[in-house]
Amino acid sequence: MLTRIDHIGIACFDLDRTVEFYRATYGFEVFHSEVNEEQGVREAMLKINDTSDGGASYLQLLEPTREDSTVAKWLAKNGEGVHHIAFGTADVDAESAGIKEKGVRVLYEEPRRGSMGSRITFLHPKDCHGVLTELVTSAPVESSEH
Ligand code: MC0
Repeated sequence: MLTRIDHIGIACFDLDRTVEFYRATYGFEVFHSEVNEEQGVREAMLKINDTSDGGASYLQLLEPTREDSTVAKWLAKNGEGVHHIAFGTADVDAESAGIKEKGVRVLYEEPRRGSMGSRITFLHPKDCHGVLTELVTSAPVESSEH
């Protein structure tokens, strides 16, 4: 079962400036930040609210760390904006297997490491009406390191 919007991923050219926009305009603060070398991103998670499944919803601001990353490629083509949506689930393995059976391409054979120690996979945007869609199972204890 998918039980929350875990995050909305927003691609940006300059993470620090974008974080400052969200702070100054809306009052959202950085809950967590990290570099994910595998995904080629530097990211900031801005917590919006807790959710009824015990998790939370975030905005995820993403700046590419290398030219060949998926986010750099997307920015070059589209400019800044919403890059993907992510649904939270207690069991990313079971969810992705079930969705694959429905004919949607799941991009990773095995879930990979996502933000804050989560396990993630992606669904192909061409099979999801143009929306790159991520599935997330949070780590049992969420880190709040900055
Ligand atoms: C590409 N396309 C998208 C899209 N990215 N459509 C909607 N939203 C996106 N974000 C479309 C392109 O416009 C193109 O359509 C077609 O998909 C093929 O794209 P491409 O530019 O030729 O690129 P590919 O095929 O090499 O790669 C696309 C693919 C890739 C979705 C497979 O971006 C991917 O593997 N993404 C998953 C990983 C990811 O995005 N990581 C960054 C976030 P046309 O019509 O022009 O053919 S990391 C993250 O979020 C982590 C840290 C976390 O949450 O914890």
